[in-house]
Amino acid sequence: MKEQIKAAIEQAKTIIIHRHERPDPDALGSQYGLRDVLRNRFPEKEILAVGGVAESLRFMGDPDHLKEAHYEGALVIVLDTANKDRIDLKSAFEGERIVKIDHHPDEDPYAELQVVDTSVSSTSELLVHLLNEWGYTLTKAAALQFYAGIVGDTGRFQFRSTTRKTFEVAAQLLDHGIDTDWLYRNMYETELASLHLQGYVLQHIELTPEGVGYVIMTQELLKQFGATPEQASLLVNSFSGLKGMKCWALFLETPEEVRVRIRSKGPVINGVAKEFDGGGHPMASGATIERIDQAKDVVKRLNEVASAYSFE
Ligand SMILES: [Mn+2]
Repeated sequence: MKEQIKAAIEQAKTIIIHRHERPDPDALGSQYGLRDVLRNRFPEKEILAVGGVAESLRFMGDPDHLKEAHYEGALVIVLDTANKDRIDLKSAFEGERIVKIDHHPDEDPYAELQVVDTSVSSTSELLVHLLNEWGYTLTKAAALQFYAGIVGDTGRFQFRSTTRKTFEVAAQLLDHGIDTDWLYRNMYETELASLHLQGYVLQHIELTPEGVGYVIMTQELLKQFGATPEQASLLVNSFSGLKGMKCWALFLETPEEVRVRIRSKGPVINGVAKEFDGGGHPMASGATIERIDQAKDVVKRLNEVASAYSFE
């Protein structure tokens, strides 16, 4: 399959690269990195990267204009996107052939050709393995993009998905002389308002005797801090280090509903998420309740799941 994808790339005159909606550093890094490598290797081909922009990741670069993308006869490569529904821009299916390259479980094999490897940390890492195998030269700009993707998806090399191979790829990327100070500054500097909001979250964590942490954020509060529910939801990981906590939830009230972000360090919590109109991964899920006073029902169920679990 890998060789077939290489052949498809070499045959195509136009290659349009997509990735998932609301992109993270891995989605953008793999997309822009691959664009750069292919443009460098095939200057005669039209290579485009399309999709919406996340304002906070503007520093990584800009997408190409969709109106310049000519899908007729094009090869479309979709990166970092497990399901059809999550692809940013459904025009992806207007191409002649479609390729999927991803590291999420293959729930929806929507492409004609694919490489899906759940053993790698990120799509960026996977692409470096592939490009090495194909003998394609990395550029310095691409090395920076792939590094950003790996850093993002591994939480700066701390998640379990970080392997020896991840570090080997990181070493290869560092050899290009990329500026990691610049990268970390851009990725992790925070606005004063969001630090204040984070301060609120840290001040208001509740921890149950069963080991469930939670914070409730009302609409009024979000307004007071000038934060959107999307910005606030990123704070779900800000208290993950709390001692004695097995799993936790962040409740975010919006005009329509209350969104619940649930995370875990051990107990499987996606069952609870399902009970409350949600779902997700065993250790990271989302749910929805109608009113903020129902938060106690979610906490109650998390308490039950947490007390049945103990760390080895
Ligand atoms: Mn990823």
